[in-house]
Amino acid sequence: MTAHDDRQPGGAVVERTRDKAITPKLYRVLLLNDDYTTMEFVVAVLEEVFRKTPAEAFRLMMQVHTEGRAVCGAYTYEVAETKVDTVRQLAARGGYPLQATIEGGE
Ligand code: TYC
Repeated sequence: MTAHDDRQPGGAVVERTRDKAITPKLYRVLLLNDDYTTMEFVVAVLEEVFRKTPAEAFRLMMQVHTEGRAVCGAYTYEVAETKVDTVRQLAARGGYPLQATIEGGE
């Protein structure tokens, strides 16, 4: 890590900066399987909320269906929370018990 030399022509140092990259922690958002939410609804959620292509959305939906859960994406905490909240609202509006959860941040 190098401190930049911010000396002015007159010799005064006005400011020091560092080349330190800030890496935000990422939080995984998972969808959970249940017996009642339709496959079509889950595919639509994956396309609209998680911006997946139709093929990737179908693949992920099937992974949740067969394995019980799958990671749908990794985001900063605020974005992850908003995704979970949006899934809850859409599920409630559709009358489905679909659930999403957050893990990680380490
Ligand atoms: N298991 C559901 C069914 O058979 C489909 C499903 C997939 C539900 C993924 C939730 O996150 C889920 N209709």
